[in-house]
Amino acid sequence: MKLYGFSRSSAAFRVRIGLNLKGLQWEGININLPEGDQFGDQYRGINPQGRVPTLIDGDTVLYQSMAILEYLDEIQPQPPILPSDPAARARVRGLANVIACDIHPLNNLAVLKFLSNQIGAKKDDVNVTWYQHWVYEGFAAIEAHLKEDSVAGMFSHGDVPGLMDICIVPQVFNAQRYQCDLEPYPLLMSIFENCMLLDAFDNAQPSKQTD
Ligand SMILES: N[C@@H](CCC(=O)N[C@@H](CS)C(=O)NCC(=O)O)C(=O)O
Repeated sequence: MKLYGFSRSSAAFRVRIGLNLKGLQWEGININLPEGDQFGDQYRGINPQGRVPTLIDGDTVLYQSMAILEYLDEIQPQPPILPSDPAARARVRGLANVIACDIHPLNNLAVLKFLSNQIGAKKDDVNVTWYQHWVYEGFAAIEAHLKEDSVAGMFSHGDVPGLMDICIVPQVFNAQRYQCDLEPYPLLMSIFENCMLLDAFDNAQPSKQTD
């Protein structure tokens, strides 16, 4: 498999973790986002949206990290990243979507650049007020769920890492990069730390990528 991604892209980071957890062989292809590689004709020919990740599996071209992760879980069911019980699956998907739908899209590079360049927002308003607000709001909701739900264990759903944990780790890396105060989220941070003890997560982190 080939993964078009970028070291600091949290959506690509999710897929790197998924591939590693599943023990799949993959080759990374770097799309340098700050330099605008995603907008070049060559990459747009592969992914018209001009975003990473894109996963190539033979003749199959896949977009959107959450869809890619579910694809990986279907073609390589062991170890599962979603529980088998429908209600439990919905819980994990719901928690994961707090990050994938309600934090990450508001804070991704295209949005931050639009706020600065098109709306004229000041750097601190974008990188501190805006960025941190969405992290704090989403993380507070996740922390409340983790506190209430007896199913949270070493990871967000029991003692096996899954889809929610795959979303937590890259989002925490980003939050740290934007100097968010993560002390109010001890349960979320303990899950982050447990994940980072695993090679699948550790080897997927930005500093361990070739770019
Ligand atoms: N919902 C998409 C988000 C993809 C996305 O926004 N990727 C970012 C990097 S994390 C990107 O490629 N940004 C390019 C840009 O903002 O120009 C997914 O989960 O794959």
